[in-house]
Amino acid sequence: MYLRIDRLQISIPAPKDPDPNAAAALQELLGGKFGEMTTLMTYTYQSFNYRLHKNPAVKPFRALVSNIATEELGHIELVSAGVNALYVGSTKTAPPEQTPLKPLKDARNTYHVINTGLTAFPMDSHGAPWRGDYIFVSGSLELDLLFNFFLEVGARLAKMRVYEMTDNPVAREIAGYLLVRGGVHAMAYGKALEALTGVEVWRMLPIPKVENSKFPEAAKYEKMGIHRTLYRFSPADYKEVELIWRGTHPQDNQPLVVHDGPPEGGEYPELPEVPEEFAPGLSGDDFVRVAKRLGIQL
Ligand code: MN3
Repeated sequence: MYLRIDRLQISIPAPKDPDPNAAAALQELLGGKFGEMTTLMTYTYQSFNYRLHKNPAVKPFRALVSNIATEELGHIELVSAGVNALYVGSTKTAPPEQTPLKPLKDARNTYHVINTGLTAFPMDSHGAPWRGDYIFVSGSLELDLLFNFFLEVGARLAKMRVYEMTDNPVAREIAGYLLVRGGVHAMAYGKALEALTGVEVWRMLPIPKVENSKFPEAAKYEKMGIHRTLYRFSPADYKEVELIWRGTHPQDNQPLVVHDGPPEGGEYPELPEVPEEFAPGLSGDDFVRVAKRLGIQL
């Protein structure tokens, strides 16, 4: 089962310049083939389906996949917050006859405008819905871990390219952080494959041969040691991950660390109302009436 914490995994910059087309590009990191929905649901279903999961030799692999799966829940949350932030200020409030949504008529992704009220949705950068058959669950521990390694590398390429498409600080902060976390996950699956087979798959990294430190926002998180840290997203369970995430990081020879618990994270930003989208569809006296019904003193 899961617990939930009302914070994002990092603080994101306050939205300044609306950038609907950057929001569309960022959607690829959420609902594209190599997006966070795919890492989330792949690791989640692999973790649900372990055989012999109480076997001491199997437990560490399940602990690894389970911890990373839970982190990925926070990644879909983070990318969604980024998409939402990129729309803040993209329209001006006006009566319908003044066509207040006209500035978005030629935006790349009008699904956001017409269907979601300028918020994220599990779809890719062209608005195609995320597909359950992007995920991979084979029942073979070795093959699943190999797929996960490949998936993280594919996800990395998408993050690098989205980063290169936009200089919006919100999009770059998120892409930079996810590059670092994806780097941890690729390394972790590489080390898991080594534990399982003796083959040092992680020596192939980074793919492509560009260090994360070339991206300033990623370099910032590396200076904090986040590229060496695996979070244990559980009050008491999945500790066996320490048997895989140990040793030193090949990049700087500093120790790999299992952090007991989630990152400190940052505040979940509040989205403003967008009356021209009829969202959230309450205002003024409505809040007073609702608060009264709920017994809240204003
Ligand atoms: Mn991720």
